[in-house]
Amino acid sequence: MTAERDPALQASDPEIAKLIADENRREHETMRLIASENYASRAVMEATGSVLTNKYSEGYAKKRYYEGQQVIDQVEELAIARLKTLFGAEHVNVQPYSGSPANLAVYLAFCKAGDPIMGLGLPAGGHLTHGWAVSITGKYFKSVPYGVDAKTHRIDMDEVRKLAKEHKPKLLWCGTTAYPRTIDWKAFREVADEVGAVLAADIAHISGLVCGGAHPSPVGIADVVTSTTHKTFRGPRGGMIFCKAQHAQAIDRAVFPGLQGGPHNHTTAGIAVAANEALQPSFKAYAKAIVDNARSLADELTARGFALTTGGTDNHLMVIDLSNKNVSGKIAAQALDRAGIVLNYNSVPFDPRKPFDPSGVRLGTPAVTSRGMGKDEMKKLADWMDRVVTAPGDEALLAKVAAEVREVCARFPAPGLRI
Ligand code: DSN
Repeated sequence: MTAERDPALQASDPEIAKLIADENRREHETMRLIASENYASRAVMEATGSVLTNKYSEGYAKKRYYEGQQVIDQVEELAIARLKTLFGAEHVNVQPYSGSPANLAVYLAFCKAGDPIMGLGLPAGGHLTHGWAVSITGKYFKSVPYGVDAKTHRIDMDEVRKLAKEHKPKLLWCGTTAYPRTIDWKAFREVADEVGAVLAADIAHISGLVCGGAHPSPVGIADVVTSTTHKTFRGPRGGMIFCKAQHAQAIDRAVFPGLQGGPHNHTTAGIAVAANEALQPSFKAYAKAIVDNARSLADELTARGFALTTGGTDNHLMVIDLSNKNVSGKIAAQALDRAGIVLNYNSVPFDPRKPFDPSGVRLGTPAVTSRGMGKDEMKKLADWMDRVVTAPGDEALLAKVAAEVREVCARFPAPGLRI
């Protein structure tokens, strides 16, 4: 298939052409449940794979350090204008290379090395860049992680407030990578105001839900909001930062020249295309369908004895504690992968096991929803997962499930793939 459609690549580098074709097939034939992944549209990929990759443009529109920006300025301004409309933001920066650089820009804009900062701990569902010890954000700042309640597994705002009053963070992160519940942005705002902290919301996982109306928005509540662009937002791999006008200069300077050189203009164009797609009325229905599917899948899994942290989900993902199934997260994830169901092993709150071989798995519905799957397919997924997790070493069973998965996937062509 690649030979016909990418003749230059096929002629120049058949090895890479073949690997791309193989990945295309894998993405077509499997149930992709990694909560942070999706299918970008062909339009997004065409913009991203364009001549815009050839151009350097350090600086911002009309204030560049290189000439020849007649087109690039328009691309970046269009991306920003669309995102402002979509998220209701006062200021947008589309240059961060991805989510981690976007978050680092927030530190650089508001903190000095050694300042106290707070974020949700990694095992409780936070991101490395929210101050976890192995990240530069945990090494260069005095990080005080908050956790979740031992019984409910929900963020405990009383603990957040208590720690904030004790440690007076310069920066308070709210936002998650493995947390299945709605974030109460206003509750975080109150705590930030009580201690004089800058409030930063990381909506990398849920930015598509936020702009699609399926999760409340922190824009206008938090001082600054960061996101990747390739998860529920369904764009190319990249990053974006929204902030109040008063912080625009600090954020822009932190991204460039503080952390980065030239922006990836091809990515900026892909983000603009994704923003335009998200502005269409159908995107609201898509965002709602992601959450509906997650709820259906959570209910079906619960009915089969799976223990979901917090008891369910409000968003696009769920985390399953597999302790009661007598299988580790890693064994389960690897067996499921062989059966065509792709997710990641994940720590659960208060996990007694190590992160490299934890007790749980994380899964989400953005990608399968992009294929148009619904309630029936969520039920099938729960059935397959139950069969695989019960007998992760039964290779004949895994092969049978993989064949059933392929048969269902064939009926739901994914956006962007070549089939
Ligand atoms: N790797 C992303 C995720 O899977 O959530 C976060 O950076």
